[in-house]
Amino acid sequence: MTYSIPKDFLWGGAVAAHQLEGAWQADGKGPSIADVMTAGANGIPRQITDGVKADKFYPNHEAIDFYHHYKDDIKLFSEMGFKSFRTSIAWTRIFPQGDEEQPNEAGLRFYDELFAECHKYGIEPIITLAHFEIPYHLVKKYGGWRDRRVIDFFIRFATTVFKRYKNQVKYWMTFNEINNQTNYKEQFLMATDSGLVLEPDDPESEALMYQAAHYELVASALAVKIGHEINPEFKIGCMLNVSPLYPATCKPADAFQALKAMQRRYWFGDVHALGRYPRHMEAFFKANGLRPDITAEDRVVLKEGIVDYIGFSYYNSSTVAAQENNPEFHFVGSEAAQENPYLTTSDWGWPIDPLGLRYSLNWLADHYHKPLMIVENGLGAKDEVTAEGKIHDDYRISYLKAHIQAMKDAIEKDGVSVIGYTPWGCIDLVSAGTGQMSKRYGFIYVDRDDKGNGSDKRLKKDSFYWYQKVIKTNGSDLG
Ligand code: P53
Repeated sequence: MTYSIPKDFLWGGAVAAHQLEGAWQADGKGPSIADVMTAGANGIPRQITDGVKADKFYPNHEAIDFYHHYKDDIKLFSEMGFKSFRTSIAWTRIFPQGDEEQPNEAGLRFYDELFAECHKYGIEPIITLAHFEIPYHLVKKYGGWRDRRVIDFFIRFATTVFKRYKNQVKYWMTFNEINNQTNYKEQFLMATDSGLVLEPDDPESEALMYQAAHYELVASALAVKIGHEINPEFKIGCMLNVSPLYPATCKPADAFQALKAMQRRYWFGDVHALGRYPRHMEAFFKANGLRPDITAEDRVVLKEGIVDYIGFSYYNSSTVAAQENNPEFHFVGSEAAQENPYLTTSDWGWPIDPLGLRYSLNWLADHYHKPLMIVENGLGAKDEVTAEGKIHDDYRISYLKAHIQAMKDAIEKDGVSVIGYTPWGCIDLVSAGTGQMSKRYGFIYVDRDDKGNGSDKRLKKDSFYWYQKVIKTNGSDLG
């Protein structure tokens, strides 16, 4: 047992298929939920249209055209020294509608080539199966994950790619930020997580969310089990968005609200990592007349499909106060949210809290006793290109530096086991929340704007050289 960053630590970067690949109809790809989402802006939510409308702009259709640039982009990642690259497989490249019997060979071939390109530079692919994407046909015909049959379609997809990439991919994750849908008043999150396209005030949304989440958790556990049968060397993890909930004051009711909010948001981790629902959720279902279809057989599957590691994203902490009108703690997020006067925020209003990352690492280690991988972290910010074509993104460097330091503290001082760090959007891409290009996370700048105009030229930011040094020194020189 060492209390330092391991030698084989998976330094790298993270992206998701729909946010960078583009080529939304290339080589037989079908439309996914991401292909019917318009662009929003800071504070203006994206819209989900009923099919693709000719007069609307859908930023994911072209994204940054990684589909045709991946060789050059991976070369740039290798120049930074990446040991890993987290991306997702677009389900609709493999099963364009979602419910067909046979996969699309051209889609499979794209990922053969992408993974081969990674291995050429010694970069380990880390693959999310469902990153905010479900075939649009499954949304229309089955209502997304509310329908148990979607488990079978997902398992067919997972089995196909596990077999095909058996020797190319070792690290997998099942569902991206599966717990984000607990904020079921946000239509965008419900649609992307579960393919539930609902009105924000739909009285059924809470019950539907718990049902869809359960089917996803069963699908995840089955995938873990099947994956291990296909290749016992596979490491298959879950993926949670972790934003620890702090009490707004030391008033006991605020502290208790924060505790309850943690339970409502992170029980997914118990199911994934402990193979069972926590008692507080069973009690919550009972007390509130929620009766999700959870069979005895499902409970066996959950036990048999415990994840190997916990992947999580960390951007910020959250702060909550007691809500008098919510005695049973139906926590959905925004209405209990408070400003934290001790923290500054990003241009998009996300609090900046490096200590919250150390807190999250400790919390996850205490609850689940599994290796942890930080599969997203970063600062979405506006960048300016100088006349010389430089991007001086010192704000991004200082955010990442403070967070890597917090991770080091967790490893060295708290004894937490962390196996990798893949900051989000290592190359600029389409924001999931807003659909903007101008909310940039990358070490590599991409010349494309919020309307889809630009040359797609790639430029190295100052953070590119900074991160190169961090990786080269295995995190000892944070500059
Ligand atoms: P954007 C909400 C809260 C936390 C993480 O987000 C989230 C979201 C969705 O907006 O998403 C994750 O692009 C997600 C990525 C996403 C990234 O965080 O809204 O896994 O797909 O791009 C950053 O700034």
